Amino acid sequence: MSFEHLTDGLGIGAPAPRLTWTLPAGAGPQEAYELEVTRAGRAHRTGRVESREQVLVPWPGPPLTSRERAGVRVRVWTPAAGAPTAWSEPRAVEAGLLDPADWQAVPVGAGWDEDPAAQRRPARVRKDFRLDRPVTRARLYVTAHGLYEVEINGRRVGDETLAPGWTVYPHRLRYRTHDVTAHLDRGANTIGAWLGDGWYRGKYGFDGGTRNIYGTDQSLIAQLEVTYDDGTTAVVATDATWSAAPGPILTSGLYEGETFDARLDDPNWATPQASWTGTPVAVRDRDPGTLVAPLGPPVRRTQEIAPVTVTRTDDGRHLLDFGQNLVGRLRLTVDGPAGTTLTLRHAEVLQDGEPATAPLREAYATDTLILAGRSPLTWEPRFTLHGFRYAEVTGWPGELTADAVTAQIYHTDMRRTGWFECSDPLIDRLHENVVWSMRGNFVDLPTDCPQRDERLGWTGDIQVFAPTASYLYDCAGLLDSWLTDVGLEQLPDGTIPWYVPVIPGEPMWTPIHPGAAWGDVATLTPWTLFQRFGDLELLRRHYPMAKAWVDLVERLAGPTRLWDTGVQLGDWLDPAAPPDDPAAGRTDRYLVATAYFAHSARHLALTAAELGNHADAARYTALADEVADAFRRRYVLPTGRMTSDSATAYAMALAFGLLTPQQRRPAGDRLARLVTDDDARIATGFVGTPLICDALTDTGHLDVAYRLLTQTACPSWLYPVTMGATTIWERWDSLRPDGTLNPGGMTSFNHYALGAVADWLHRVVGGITATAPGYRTIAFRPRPGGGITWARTRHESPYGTVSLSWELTATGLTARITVPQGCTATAELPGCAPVALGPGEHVLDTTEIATEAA
Ligand code: RAM
Repeated sequence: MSFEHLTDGLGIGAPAPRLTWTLPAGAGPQEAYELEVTRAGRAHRTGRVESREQVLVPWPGPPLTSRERAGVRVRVWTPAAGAPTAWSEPRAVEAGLLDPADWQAVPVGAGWDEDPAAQRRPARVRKDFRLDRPVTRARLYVTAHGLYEVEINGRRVGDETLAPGWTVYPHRLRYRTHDVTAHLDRGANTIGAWLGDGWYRGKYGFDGGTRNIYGTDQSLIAQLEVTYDDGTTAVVATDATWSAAPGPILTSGLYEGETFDARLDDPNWATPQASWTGTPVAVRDRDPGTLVAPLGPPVRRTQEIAPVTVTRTDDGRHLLDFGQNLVGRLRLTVDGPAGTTLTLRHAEVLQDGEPATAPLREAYATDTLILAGRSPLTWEPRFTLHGFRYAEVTGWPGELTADAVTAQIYHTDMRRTGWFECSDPLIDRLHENVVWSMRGNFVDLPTDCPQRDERLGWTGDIQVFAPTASYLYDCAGLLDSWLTDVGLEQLPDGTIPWYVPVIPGEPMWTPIHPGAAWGDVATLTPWTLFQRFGDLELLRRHYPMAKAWVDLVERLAGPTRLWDTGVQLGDWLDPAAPPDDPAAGRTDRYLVATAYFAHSARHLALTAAELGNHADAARYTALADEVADAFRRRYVLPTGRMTSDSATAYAMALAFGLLTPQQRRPAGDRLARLVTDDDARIATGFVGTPLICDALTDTGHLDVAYRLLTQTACPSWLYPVTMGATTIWERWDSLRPDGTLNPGGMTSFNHYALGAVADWLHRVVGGITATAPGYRTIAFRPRPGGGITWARTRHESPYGTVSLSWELTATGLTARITVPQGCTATAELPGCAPVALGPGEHVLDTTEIATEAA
């Protein structure tokens, strides 16, 4: 049982959380269910509800009130068994603070923040309090201006990092709810918090960034609510009675890294016994109506890895190679004389054996630790992250051994839901690289890259990657939350910013212009999430944003229905574009813009139809048809060639369904010809890359799609793999064949966009396609090729496990298929007529199935 898109129901913000459950294997189809909700010790049952629904089922009964806890369980009836199943294990759901009036806490921080000349040394805030009776329940509702880590009586609260993450803070600041019952003692207690700059007032953005984007303060907002054993309650909330003092963190920044002076640290500072001298806090403002509960999981450490090699340089530095480009930070255990200073630098690649920091631009990504000389210290920075495979440690006392330092890997702790492997190890490594790039860039919001002075929520990147992402991880909550911010940042005329949250006044990308492929995140990404997670409400919530976007483009295009004006990035990073002008690819930017206009109008019509809005469905269907017609007249020549005779032009026209049936075949043939004439080197950028394999597959050129996939020469998907890549690169040649860095000003080694091909791996090589929202119906449609002899893919859908593993045999193909309870499927195996499948395990052999023609 899960609640909305959360597996942990504590502190939920939806008063009537929708419920999802999966059925045990072999249970048979659900024909009815019964829910039991226990509130204040009293169980309420729905009685038998005739329904096959088991995903995002409406909350039964009155909405939860603030802080209310309920236990929920379900049982179902299947046709085979007359009696219902046993009740599921009860799961707890507990509302957060649902009413702004619930908040007594106000933001408190250091008074010296107001002095612009003062150093920006992060503060800690602290409060002593007494609890005179036994406590039966305690909750901490907490957030901050900046980043925070809370301790109670010296014990850390929660295990998340970079909380509260990044949202459009003036409108939405997320708080978390923690059960802190076990942290409290009878008698004297102390609560304290570390504060960091983070996104609120830290320095980030292009060219080293801007400071104080949302405010100048670092402040904690915390409300500890205690229930005693006699039922009475007490509240300890941030207010003027707290005190602040500088902590041992001297400087802290997301890009800059952190400097920590262990000589200034007392590990017991947040205990009643500590000697603490603080000054009264400054109290700031925050509209409690902007405090919202999270829609997805927090950022956590998900893995720790040891260096593969440690090398000592002639001048006494240590160079660490973790064997994997990753996002996180170093954790080290070190002993040395007081005042010893260690400097940690981070880089994704080496050049001439040295960390190459040029691609980081002005993200210094340097941590500094000053030892206290007391005893071995285990330390890791708190309020920063770096993208790196290599680290350089300067100043280590003595010999650094591989067990003294680990890399701690952080990202939003989403549930992994998708796997793929096949007989070709290079393709497997490509897929692994996609997974790693998703991990590194799903750090609270979907970012372009995790390492340089950027790390922004670029709309185009996630627009193309969302289908892949939603297979690999349960990212519905994270993306729903981020799309809410996209809606908040949408300009009144419907313009979708290039990246969200927006950095106001940032010189490179403001004033904000509407751009195709990037702005289309408004229509296409909610649709993708609906298809993959089956959440109609999500589609409904983002509909106004989607509609305002299409209406804007309609106005910009005018009566010609051609969007041929304004700033367009076109097929960004077409390998033919010069390193310093990534928008100057082979494909006419306005062709790209009009194709996306048609595609978005079509998806808006589909969305309207799903929502039962027939008038809009008709209006936008007509619009989509007119735009497609205008597109053909303007961009398809009478010969069948396109005005841009480029792979992306044909791939878009085909994959977006913009051509007449007569035009499709020659377009597919021309696309295949372009690819083969270029020896199947890739010739597409952000726009064409996610589409080209489907366009080839759907026009009878599967073999050419496989040639593209399996090419290893530059540029290609596998070229970086042959160069040792462990993540997806931003550019096809971020590292050039001669081993040197691409000289372009943006050269990331961890950018998921070009990894969008993994969606084709899952659907076409692996063979799993959702044909109804949430995988309620599934097509198993593997299309072997490229010398691959077997492939396995698995997805944990909302209904449960979907899997397909196939292998070639002497006579055909054997497929092992799992269909979850509640779903139906067809197997469409090569050369065979479709076979209808119900829930359960199936083994199919193509030699035993009637042929396609039969
Ligand atoms: C770069 C980003 C991103 C892309 C934009 C247009 O700065 O890294 O990938 O979407 O440019």
